[in-house]
Amino acid sequence: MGTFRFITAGESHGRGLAAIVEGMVAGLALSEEYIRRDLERRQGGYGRGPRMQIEKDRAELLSGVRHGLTTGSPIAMVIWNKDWENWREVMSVSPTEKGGEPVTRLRPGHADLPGVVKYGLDDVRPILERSSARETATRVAVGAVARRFLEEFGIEIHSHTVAIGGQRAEKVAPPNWDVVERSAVRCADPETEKRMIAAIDKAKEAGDTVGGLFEAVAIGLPVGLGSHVHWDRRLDGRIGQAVMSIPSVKGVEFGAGFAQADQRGSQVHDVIQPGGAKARSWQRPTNRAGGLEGGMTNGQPLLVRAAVKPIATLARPLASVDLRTGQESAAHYERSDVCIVPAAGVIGEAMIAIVLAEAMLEKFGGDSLKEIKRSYLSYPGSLGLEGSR
Ligand code: EPS
Repeated sequence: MGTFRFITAGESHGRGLAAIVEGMVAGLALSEEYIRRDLERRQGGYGRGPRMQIEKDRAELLSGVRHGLTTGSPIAMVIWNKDWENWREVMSVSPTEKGGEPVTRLRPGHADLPGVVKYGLDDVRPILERSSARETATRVAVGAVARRFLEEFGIEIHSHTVAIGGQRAEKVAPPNWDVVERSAVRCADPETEKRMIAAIDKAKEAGDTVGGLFEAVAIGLPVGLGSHVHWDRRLDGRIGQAVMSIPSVKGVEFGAGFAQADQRGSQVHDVIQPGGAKARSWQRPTNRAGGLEGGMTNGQPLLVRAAVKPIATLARPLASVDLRTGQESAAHYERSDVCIVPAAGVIGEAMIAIVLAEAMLEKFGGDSLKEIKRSYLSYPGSLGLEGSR
């Protein structure tokens, strides 16, 4: 069981979403306002559906923070669903006279089919409600707590959209993060942005959806987070799991990633050069490893890329079956997004922040920010004393 952990609850159209965060140190400045910034970033992006017009996501802090500082107690948060007003009957906790009309037309690519079988249901609604990516709002709120903590150590996490609907940005390295934050699709290249928007418009006209790729970057990491000694301590494995768990993410790569499969070792590995004539000093002219070697951070920026499939809810539904009759029937459609790749990048940042915060707490320990900072500052790998970063 990790030192830093969280659990979430809530349905897409229920009363609200909740999260409890455990293991954050005492003495960290934290506010609802700070968390709101990331929640707003998640809601944005060209290609989002009508739901995002209804919601103004805001996390209310219920516990664990006093006079602007964390106390070390569990941090509880709630994000109320504004749309719940329109779903009171369908999502009522107590039985109602009308009940809710069951959803029985299974959406290919979503959790509907395995979910109804696994939970023994005649109605897709309970599966749909929890499998909705609305749940990622809580992850982003928790990720903001982790981000605030990492900031204390000079660690920053960003993301940008690399591709949407087959429109791929030429390598822009390093991206200008202000340009990314202002972009409608979180793309660093304005020319590709136009083509991405056109691809989203075209898919929308066709009642279809588009996916893509995002890249997340973490800078300012000390050397030695994670460990080579055990499979579940390898940081690439842990980040991989965290990012793969984002709905619609179908692949994760680090640094040069999948392209390495076709190359020779001499083309892949980042040489180690002298960093000055001092002992234990070096520099790395390239970062194809994406900041990780042997399951540990190596002091280089962490580079994580994720492939996002087109979302499964289609305005022009795919062929499917009605659970009630077993007869052919078009899949269920209420409303949906056309493209969520920009939002997925923000969620990716949150999941990476959570894993990094956990790894920092493991390595440097402590119950208060002061205590962990003392331990951090006494570690050579965190000061850039060893190597050159
Ligand atoms: C989402 C809210 C949902 C969808 C989307 C994510 O709202 P609704 O279902 O009310 O339209 O916009 O859900 C999915 C992508 C999905 O696969 O279920 C949100 O808050 O991000």
